[in-house]
Amino acid sequence: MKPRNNPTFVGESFSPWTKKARWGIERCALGYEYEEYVPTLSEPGLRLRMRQWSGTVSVPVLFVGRRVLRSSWEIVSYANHTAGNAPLGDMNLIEPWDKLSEAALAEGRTRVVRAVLNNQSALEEALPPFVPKSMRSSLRFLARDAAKRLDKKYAHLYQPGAIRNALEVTRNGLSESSNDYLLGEFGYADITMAVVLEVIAPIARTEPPLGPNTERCWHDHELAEEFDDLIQWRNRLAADSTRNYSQFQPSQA
Ligand SMILES: N[C@@H](CCC(=O)N[C@@H](CS)C(=O)NCC(=O)O)C(=O)O
Repeated sequence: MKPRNNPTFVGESFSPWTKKARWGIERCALGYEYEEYVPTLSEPGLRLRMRQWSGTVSVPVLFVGRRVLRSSWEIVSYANHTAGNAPLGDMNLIEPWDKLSEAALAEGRTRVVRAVLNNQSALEEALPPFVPKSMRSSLRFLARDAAKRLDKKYAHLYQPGAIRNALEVTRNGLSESSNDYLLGEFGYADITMAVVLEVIAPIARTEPPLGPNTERCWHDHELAEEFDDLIQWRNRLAADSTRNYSQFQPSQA
């Protein structure tokens, strides 16, 4: 039987913000029930539960009793504090790393959304699963509208070059460290920077899985080649069963 009263984590399994927050709370051994958020369709229900009728909402969101934690940073800070022994490290030291990660992920999102907008097949894959195959091309405009809205909603966060900058700083940080961890011990600095690699060479399992055309929009082969050392670093973290998290593991289903 599922444990009752666990916090509810609402996220998008493909989103790097969801990945980093899940990795963080699993590292803190915080039990949670996961709910997948479907862009646009799930928004009214989420607003109702958050009691937020205006302004933008985004996921991940963690509901802990009546408390609502509204971003990956709030979620992992809560988990780190609740765990007692700060398994994620000192959040004050980690904050500058998370800022680099946030800027890089924002650039990644804009690049992916724009690639999807230019790819008819990826737009069809973005329609909800219940839309029959025969209707997908005529309903593509719905996916295009949703992608355009997403692009507009987050365009102010787009800084070209943010991914390269985050990866260069990570490379320097690792070269100055005496081991494989940015702050000397595995923690959220490593998690938040490793997840940046998900916007150029994703490996985390997403449920529902991305369609093949959408999956291609997430790859940036040039950056992946230039930062292959960091991809190997992320892969080492993902291969270590004491450091990884549920989206790096095969599906239980
Ligand atoms: N700074 C926020 C960013 C979260 C974010 O950008 N979420 C996006 C992921 S693509 C989202 O909710 N997109 C769906 C939407 O806006 O409807 C965090 O750390 O959680």
